[in-house]
Amino acid sequence: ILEAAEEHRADVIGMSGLLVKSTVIMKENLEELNARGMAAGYPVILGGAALTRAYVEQDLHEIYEGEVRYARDAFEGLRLMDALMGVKRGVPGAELPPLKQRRVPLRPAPALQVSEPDATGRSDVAVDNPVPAPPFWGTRVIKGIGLKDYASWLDETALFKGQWGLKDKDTIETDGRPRLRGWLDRLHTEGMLEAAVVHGYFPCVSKGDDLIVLDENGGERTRFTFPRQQRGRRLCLADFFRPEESGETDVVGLQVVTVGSRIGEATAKLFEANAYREYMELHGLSVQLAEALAEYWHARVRADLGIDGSEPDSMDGMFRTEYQGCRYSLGYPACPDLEDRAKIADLLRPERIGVHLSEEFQLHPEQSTDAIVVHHPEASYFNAGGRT
Ligand code: B12
Repeated sequence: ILEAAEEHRADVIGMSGLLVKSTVIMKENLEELNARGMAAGYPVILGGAALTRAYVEQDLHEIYEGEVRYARDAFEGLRLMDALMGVKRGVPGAELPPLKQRRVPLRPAPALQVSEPDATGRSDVAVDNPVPAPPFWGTRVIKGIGLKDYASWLDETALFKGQWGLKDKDTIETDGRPRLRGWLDRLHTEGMLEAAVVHGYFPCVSKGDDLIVLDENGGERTRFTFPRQQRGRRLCLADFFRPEESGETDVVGLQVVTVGSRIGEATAKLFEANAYREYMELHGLSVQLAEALAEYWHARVRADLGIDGSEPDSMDGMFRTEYQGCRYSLGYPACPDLEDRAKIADLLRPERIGVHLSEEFQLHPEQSTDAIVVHHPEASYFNAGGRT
């Protein structure tokens, strides 16, 4: 980044953090700018899903010797650029907007109602729910899944509003929908998608905060450790599986899905050609299709397990997860450790569908996602480990 900034004589450096880990790297980058004495020359604008205004405007602002600001979206980024350039060029009256996040004095935490944990510290999640029988044990690879099978699982609100930035209903109807139809046709006729899944069912038990995956002889094959809520129900992902001391065995589903690598090549070409609108649309659509494929496959797994008796009758209900069971992706609050993705990769061997885990625990191609599939009727998303 620094070499490019020097070479192109950049006025400002911008960095985007999508993963929690990238926030740590941003901090290191700022320290590097300090150490090289470059902080005064380079104001920094930071954004992205993993960052908060407080982290940038308090923690990072404190350590960086130059200007560092947070941009909630691209528009705030542009306003900051205008202000920074005004100051740099000495435009009369130009100044940076004040920091929005003021340091607030710490107040004592309000008294919390802490539910009494039982002797083992486990939550009250039921342990007498029926354990479904999987259609097979071990893993299966499925390739060549047609777009029409999972396109109906596309979360259009996430696509139009989150990815394409269309804010109002009219624009979505007059502009968004026709463009979406156009893209879906193109994806289909040009064969840009190569949807594939590797999934499996594994015998398992829980022990405290751990989920233990068993081998065919009932021995330990691998173990996941999940955070437990410190208050309230004291939920932990492990609680959704039969405890070891019950003497019974449970079943856990695992899956990795991808829409393939061809789509990444297509988006890269658009980017190279400066076709930004098309790039943004196709990239946004491709990542939402990866999510749609994961949803579609999760529904198939529920059917396979015979727990699909209470499925919601609308897609909105599906997106609100009003069905039995839950699909947890590593990195989300109930199972935050991205390092655990290596265990899933070990069990499922996703290289069989062309998916590889990088040293930074990212799946390549980018449009891929993994998950732990839980059948327990009480399983739903929750926060643990103090993260939001
Ligand atoms: C869509 C999505 C996906 C898609 C696509 C991801 C991608 N590569 O684009 C898919 C389904 C593939 C996916 C997968 C995963 N995801 Co995901 N995903 C999201 C989600 C829901 C939206 C991200 C997004 O595309 N937003 C739309 C874009 C346009 O917005 P944006 O990135 O925020 O950028 C805007 C602003 O922030 C700002 N901005 C951003 N950067 C900058 C920089 C500057 C300088 C400026 C001025 C502005 C600016 O401007 C942009 C436009 O307004 C987020 C949660 C969320 N609500 O943000 C999780 C999230 C990013 N994912 C997360 C996780 C954990 C994963 C997985 C690891 C899950 C898994 N185990 O499979 C995988 C990783 C995939 C891989 N290849 O390894 C976590 C990351 C947290 C962490 N632990 O690090 C998040 C934050 C969800 C969460 N709440 O925990 N994911």
